Amino acid sequence: MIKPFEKPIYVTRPFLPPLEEFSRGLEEIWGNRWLTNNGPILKRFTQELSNLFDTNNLCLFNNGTLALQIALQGMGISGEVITTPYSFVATTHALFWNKIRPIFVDIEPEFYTLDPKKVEEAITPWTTAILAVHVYGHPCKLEALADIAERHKLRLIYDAAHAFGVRVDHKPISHFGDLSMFSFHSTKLFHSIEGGMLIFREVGLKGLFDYLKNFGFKSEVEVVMPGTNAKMNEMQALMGIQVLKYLNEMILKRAKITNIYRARLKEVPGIRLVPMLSPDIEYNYAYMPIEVDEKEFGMNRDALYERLKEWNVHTRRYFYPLICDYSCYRSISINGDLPVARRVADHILTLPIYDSLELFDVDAICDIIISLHQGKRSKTQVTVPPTELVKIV
Ligand code: T4K
Repeated sequence: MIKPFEKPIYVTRPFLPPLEEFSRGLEEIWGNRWLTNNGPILKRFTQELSNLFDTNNLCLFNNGTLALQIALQGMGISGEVITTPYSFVATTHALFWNKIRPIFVDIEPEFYTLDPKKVEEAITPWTTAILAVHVYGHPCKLEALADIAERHKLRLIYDAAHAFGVRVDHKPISHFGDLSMFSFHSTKLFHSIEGGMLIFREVGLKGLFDYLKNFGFKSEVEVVMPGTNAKMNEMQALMGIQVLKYLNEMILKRAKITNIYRARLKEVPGIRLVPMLSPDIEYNYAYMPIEVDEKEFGMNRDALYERLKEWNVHTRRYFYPLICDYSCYRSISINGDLPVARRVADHILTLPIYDSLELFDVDAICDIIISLHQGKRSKTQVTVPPTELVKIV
């Protein structure tokens, strides 16, 4: 019997620790009767992350978006910030909430990160910072951006939402730039249900961020700035501590999944894979992006996205549309035509990747993609999955 996957295969699924482990943690929370506001589990989680990232200049938040907003506010960023249109919309929202004008410039075609040449061309007297994204966990051009920032006296801020666990030259990715923001959302490789983290160079920012995420309270009777509420709670911290124990295992499994996709799809006409990262980068395998070329593959990205749904495979078009093409940002300044970002956004598809995805299911997804290509090339409409490809889950 020919059948698509019985259960949906999503682009990602969150890792969940064994329920008994989480229950034991909940018992501790019940015992403490401390649910939020800098509780003991949050302090423990902060310490574990400080050890992992080898820094005390670290602050936790209830999500990555508020973390980034607070970072910009605390650092006093204003005027114009040069950033990428090729990201999740929250990157630009964080600027908007700080009344900063985003200046979108183009990305590089290989790893989809900001093109340093375009960044330099877009600098004006109002530019105060660069906000670059390690998109999919691919490190930006770190040296080139640092050099530009230094020469033009700009702050260099990284949206490292996708880059937890990435290391460059044996150093955590947060070692680079003035500040990095990590997202711990459930759809991320590492998560705390929701959550965010800032790691920064300037020691003095820690106190400021702590005020800003807690209404600006310095003491019970003193509010020193108009802060917001962006605190991580004890349940989030507990999940974070428990997921952290499995980080290496999760990365290893994702590496295996990536290897299968790469091996099976590399010779499929019209499928472009991201080139191999340089050996000094320890990657986290956060996403599995491919580009689809209509002429060679036989159907365009959107058709493949729809056809895969028929097989119960739910891919995503991260990141389409470009941020500058959302109605709320259309009137905002773009530097140049963004030809690379536009091409990538129109061709990109991110395939399912998560620790609990079975390797034989990854093979089956590849089989389906290959059969869809072959069906189109031979002008045979593939309307039902061929028998030999079926892997029922
Ligand atoms: N900067 C960048 C570069 C980012 O990518 C993000 C977030 C941020 C900043 C902001 O960080 P946070 O404030 O979120 O911490 C998701 C996430 O909500 C978002 O965190 C993430 N980037 C973005 C790339 O993806 P959606 O709307 O695509 O997620 P959703 O709900 O459609 O989930 C995708 C799939 O995951 C579902 O089809 C099924 C699966 N899923 C999802 C959830 C939430 C589960 O199986 N279980 C779950 O609990 O935005």
